[in-house]
Amino acid sequence: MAGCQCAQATTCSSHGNLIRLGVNIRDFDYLIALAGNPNTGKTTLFNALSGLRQHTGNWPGKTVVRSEGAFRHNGYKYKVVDLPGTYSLLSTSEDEEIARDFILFGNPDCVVVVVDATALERNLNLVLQVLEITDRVVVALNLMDEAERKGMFVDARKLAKELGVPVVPMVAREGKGTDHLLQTVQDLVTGNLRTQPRRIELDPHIEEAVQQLLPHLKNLYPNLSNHRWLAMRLLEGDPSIRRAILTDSLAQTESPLAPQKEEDMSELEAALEV
Ligand SMILES: Nc1nc2c(ncn2[C@@H]2O[C@H](COP(=O)(O)OP(=O)(O)O)[C@@H](O)[C@H]2O)c(=O)[nH]1
Ligand SMILES: [Mg+2]
Repeated sequence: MAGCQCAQATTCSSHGNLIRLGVNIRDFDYLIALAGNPNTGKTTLFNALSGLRQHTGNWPGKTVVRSEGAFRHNGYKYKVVDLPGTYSLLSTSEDEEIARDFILFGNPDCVVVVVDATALERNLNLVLQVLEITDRVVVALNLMDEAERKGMFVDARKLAKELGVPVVPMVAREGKGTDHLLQTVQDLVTGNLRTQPRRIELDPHIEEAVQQLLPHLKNLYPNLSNHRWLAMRLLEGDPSIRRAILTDSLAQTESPLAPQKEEDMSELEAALEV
């Protein structure tokens, strides 16, 4: 979003997506999303970052509460959105759909995935799913005090190397690691730091099918940055993504379907054997 300096909220489709997702698009340089399993300290971190500069309401069309905050760091204005806690982005619960749609269509400049250092195995499942969607990820390795108390040693450097994205050890409740996190986020959003997220290597047949879908998805949704993820979900038969494509609700997040795109839509439908 930060790259989108167009100031034309009515015509820019990235802006359109954010408005649809309920984000007040005025007055920020970078948009940060906080994702993570429940009880990992997302809200604690959210409060530490945004203090009293918070606004709560509902996610558009949902009964789930959403919190949005703002803060400044090194002269940049950040907006931060506290996503619902989820274990995955794949199933169809309302919380997971909200988190997934925000990461997918809200185009945040950085997704901070807050993880529980004492339960890495469970938490990394979500991290890997987020990494499939975006490479703009920083992992906040929280509850390091609990890990220590339990005699667990978590090697943040090694984890960062394995995941291909920065990992910042934190004790959010005590504000420990917050500065390091903010510096890392800033380096990422300003392009000083590049990530190389670990991604699943697909079976050659599936890869071929993905390659067939990609050009159509790119033509239909030129502003999305994660066509590959969409293609994989479609091939998997993910009902909510399939529904979104077929009922054209994704297209509404873009500019209206141009006539030349009808061909891509029918190719896509044919490929999916609808
Ligand atoms: N020991 C410890 N507790 C924490 C830390 N961060 C958050 N908590 C606590 O963990 C619980 C869940 O935190 P919360 O921010 O609500 O998690 P959320 O569900 O991810 O939003 C609260 O009781 C917090 O005070 C931390 O770094 N260390
Ligand atoms: Mg919370």
